[in-house]
Amino acid sequence: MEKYNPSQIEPKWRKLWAETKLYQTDIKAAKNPYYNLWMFPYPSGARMHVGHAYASTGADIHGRFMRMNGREVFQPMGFDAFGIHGENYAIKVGRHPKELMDELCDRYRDEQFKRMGHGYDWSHEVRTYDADYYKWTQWIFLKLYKYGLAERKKASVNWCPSCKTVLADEQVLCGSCERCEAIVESKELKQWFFKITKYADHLLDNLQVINWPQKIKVMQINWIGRSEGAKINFPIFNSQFSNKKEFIEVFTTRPDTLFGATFFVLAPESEWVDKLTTNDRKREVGNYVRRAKSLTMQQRAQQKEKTGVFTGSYVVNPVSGEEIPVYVADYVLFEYGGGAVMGVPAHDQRDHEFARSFDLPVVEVISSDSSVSDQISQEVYAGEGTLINSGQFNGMNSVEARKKIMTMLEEKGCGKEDVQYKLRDWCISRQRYWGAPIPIIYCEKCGEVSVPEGELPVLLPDTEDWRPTGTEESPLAAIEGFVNTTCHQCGGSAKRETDVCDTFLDSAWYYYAYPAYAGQRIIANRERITTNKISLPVDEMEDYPFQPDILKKWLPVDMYVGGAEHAVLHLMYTRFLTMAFQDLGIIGFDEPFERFFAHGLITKDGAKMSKSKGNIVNPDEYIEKYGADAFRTYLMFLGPYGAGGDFTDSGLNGMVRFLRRVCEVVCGDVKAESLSKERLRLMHRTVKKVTEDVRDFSFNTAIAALMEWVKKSQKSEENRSVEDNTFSREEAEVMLKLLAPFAPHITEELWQLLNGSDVKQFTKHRSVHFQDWPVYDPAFIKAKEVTMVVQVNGKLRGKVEVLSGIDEGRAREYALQNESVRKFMQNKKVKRVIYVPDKLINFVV
Ligand code: ANZ
Ligand code: ZN
Repeated sequence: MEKYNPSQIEPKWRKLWAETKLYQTDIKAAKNPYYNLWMFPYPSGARMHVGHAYASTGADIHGRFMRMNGREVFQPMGFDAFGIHGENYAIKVGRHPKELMDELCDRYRDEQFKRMGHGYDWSHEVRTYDADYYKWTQWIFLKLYKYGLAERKKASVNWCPSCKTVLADEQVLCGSCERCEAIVESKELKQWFFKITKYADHLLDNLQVINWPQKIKVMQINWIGRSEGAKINFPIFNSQFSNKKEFIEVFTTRPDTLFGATFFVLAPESEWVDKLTTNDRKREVGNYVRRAKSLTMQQRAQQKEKTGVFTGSYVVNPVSGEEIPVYVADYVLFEYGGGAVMGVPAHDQRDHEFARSFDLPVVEVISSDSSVSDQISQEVYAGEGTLINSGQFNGMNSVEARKKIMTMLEEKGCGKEDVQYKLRDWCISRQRYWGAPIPIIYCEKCGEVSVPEGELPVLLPDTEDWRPTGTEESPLAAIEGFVNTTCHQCGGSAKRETDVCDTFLDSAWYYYAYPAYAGQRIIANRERITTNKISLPVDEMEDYPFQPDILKKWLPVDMYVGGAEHAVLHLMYTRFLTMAFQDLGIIGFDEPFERFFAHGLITKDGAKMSKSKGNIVNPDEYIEKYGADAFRTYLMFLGPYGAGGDFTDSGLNGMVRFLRRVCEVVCGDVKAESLSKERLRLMHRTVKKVTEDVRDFSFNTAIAALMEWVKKSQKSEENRSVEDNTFSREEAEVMLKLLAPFAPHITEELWQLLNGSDVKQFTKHRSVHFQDWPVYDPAFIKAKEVTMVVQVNGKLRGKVEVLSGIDEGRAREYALQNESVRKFMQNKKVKRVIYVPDKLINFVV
């Protein structure tokens, strides 16, 4: 090859790959399927971003590696283009979201992703805003609704004043909106919820069987927040209640500290507050509650001092019999464990702070068993120990006491074991335009009625007034033609639900759609804004996403690659839906992704990329200037794929030089038939290293090993003839295969040159990307060097250093490399060879 010229080579190969459908997978015929999935992107800017390039390249390398390892890889792509992120961008640029998303998805795909030289199969592309896609999103809603897993209820929900919609708990980060960072308020609204809480234990238990990064599992465990403990009843001691046996329940993880409960606290929102506040305290309590309700959870949590107010009432500690005062305080959360706590100031930090502010008694009931002195400096001992000040339980270990106290409470009928979860139900309704309408109607006579499956999709009406209204209603509420409908049950007049589904519902099931979808049909439908309804029985429909034979072959997904930031959002929702699908009989497994790999993030000159800093890396420019191969390889060389790395402009030149050098060594006069043992060893070691590294997503070290190989073979120039400076055919083939996943274009070009192939006859089988991944010979890896004696007709003629364990063929080659041996062998015919491994070779001539 004359010169490394990516701008010529790359488009040529992409065109040929497309023409030969190189990366299209035969879903039905595949025998050894491997579903390699990358988290589909959402277009939220004019062009794709280097983060997309980075993430999609790593996933592509994995897919190519698996393909060369004999798997039939399905690697689809699509866009998560329905929902708030796209709509926010549409608002910003003043375009209708439909028109904008069509344009952006096309651009991302055709001008950007495709130029990366990826091996994604675009023939199964899905876009979540296509009516043919969201009819199934709606169908899923209906399924869950029928099964009692979707429910409309009044609840205090997170309201983002800037996005003008509710958010799920998972979409609130430290009190701020996950998208726009505005401080989230809380509002009492009627909303649709999916009952993910029913799956709390299932979600937890299965974490033990899936091959996911530990950090993601820990995030999910914490988010689900399972706490084992007890519910304990505290009888109300108050003249008002004296003849009724009323009590309040609290949740505690430490029933063993019950004797130390010296006060009682209610959340400001608790219905008990009103009942328990004595007349003389009404004003003060009223003021406190009003103030507390005006604060966000974030603001409440940030207060330095614990605040609160006495209600005037008392409850009775069920074991000590003591009357303890009831307070209202905003450190108690209404939505957890019943919204009340028993205050144990000696052993709970928050209770301790509260007791200090209000001068309440502190009774120590657990004594630390260890005499470590640093515990003295701690005011609150939260560990296990021996019970004191606890009546008949004194002297007992706290773990044992926990059980004993529980048994006693249960016998007396004033307590029971209990488990609480931090996980809340998933709020899925949004008061926005750009989403799948929730397929429910409200009838004057029949009440809440679900839209029949055959009527799906409930099409999102086209309108110019699609911007958020700022009220608690979606813009759809203003479209009369949409809102007014007839009841499917009684034929009377009815109104449609006007909220749309959370975008996280769209993205919670797309991996089921990919294999079932045949892209051409979808694209045709997209053109005419499809109105095709579900008319056949669903499971006979061509695009029914849950066809049993396809599920059986392709799902669960073998490998999922994506960002760790989705740990408790997308990655929890997908698991939940999959479990629900199994319970609904739609599928036969309960985890969507067997393996998950979390890639890192790219920074620019050490800083997070952002528009305001003006340090955004635009992939197009780099591809234009250096070619996709160099860009891909450079991105993967930045650091461990799981950790991310820092992008610097200067690094790309080095990568171009490396690829150019590969061209030189591979395209030299590849004559050397017998390789020296050092070179063989280097090759096998490189194969081992690259194989293991690519398998483990350690792409940067794999690239480093390839560079090292090239460098070393060039260095040895002085000691050998000129021909030796280039790779032998064997080395060249191995190099191209190992490099193919990283730099797919140049390796394809060189592979064809090496094989003298005619481009016109290019087929899958001739592509380097469909070759078998090289295997290394373990003998070269572990081998130590030994001295082999070379004899000719039983006489010592030389000694050579060889690797231990080599076979006779190699041993002969090495022996014949020795000058003096060659002299004695000249013009002689070898009759017989006697080979004693690691010791001797004797040529009988
Ligand atoms: C008495 C006690 C003594 C507690 C002690 C802890 C230590 P997790 O692990 O988060 O489940 N609690 C219960 N409901 C609460 C609410 N609505 N708002 C704020 N705090 C609440 O913690 C459970 C513990 O948090 C419970 O156990 C309770 O305090 C408190 F030495 O009860 B504990
Ligand atoms: Zn009706």
